Amino acid sequence: MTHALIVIDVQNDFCPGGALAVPEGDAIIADINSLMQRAEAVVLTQDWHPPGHSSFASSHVDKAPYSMIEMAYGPQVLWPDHCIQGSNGAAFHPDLDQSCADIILRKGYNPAIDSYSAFFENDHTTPTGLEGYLRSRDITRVTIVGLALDFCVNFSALDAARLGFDVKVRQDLCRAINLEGSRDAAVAAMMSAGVDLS
Ligand code: VGL
Ligand code: ZN
Repeated sequence: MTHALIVIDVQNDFCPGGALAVPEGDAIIADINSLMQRAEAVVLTQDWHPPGHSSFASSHVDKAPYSMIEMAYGPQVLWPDHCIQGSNGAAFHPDLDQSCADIILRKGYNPAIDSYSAFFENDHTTPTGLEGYLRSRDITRVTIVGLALDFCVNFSALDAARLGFDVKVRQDLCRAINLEGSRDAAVAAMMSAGVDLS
């Protein structure tokens, strides 16, 4: 066992009709399902915030969704309320074949820290446990797909590369939010980190 497929946040709130809808977020699901069926190991991640999470604009006075604030750990985009624990928006999209998952990793449950990456919270130091899970299964190579390319996929890929995993991101199986050029910036960052974007 050396390779894992990591499927990031294919949840209702990130698909058309959801609270933080990514354009065409649901268009990648059928091909992700086929890829999961052929994968050696499959990790699904789920964005999983408590009500009143600090990444929600509604948790701050006079802040609009998609504006920025400075948190103790650095700049943070403020989002519409999304992926609230146990809600329908936080559920996986009904078309995603969850039966292939070896493990479902939830992130973003710490009220004070957002967690884009599947490996670390946004302070870049609090681990989620995924590194240990992969290493204990002797996994050295990961392919990352899902939502959103410029946030959770990007941060997961950068952390995986920094941790020494061989990382591939299938851009055709991702979709971006694209806030002020965030898509191009993410692609450039992943390229310079040595992520295979072919
Ligand atoms: C995500 C913004 C906020 C993502 C999660 O899955 O990319 N983006 N929470
Ligand atoms: Zn979130």
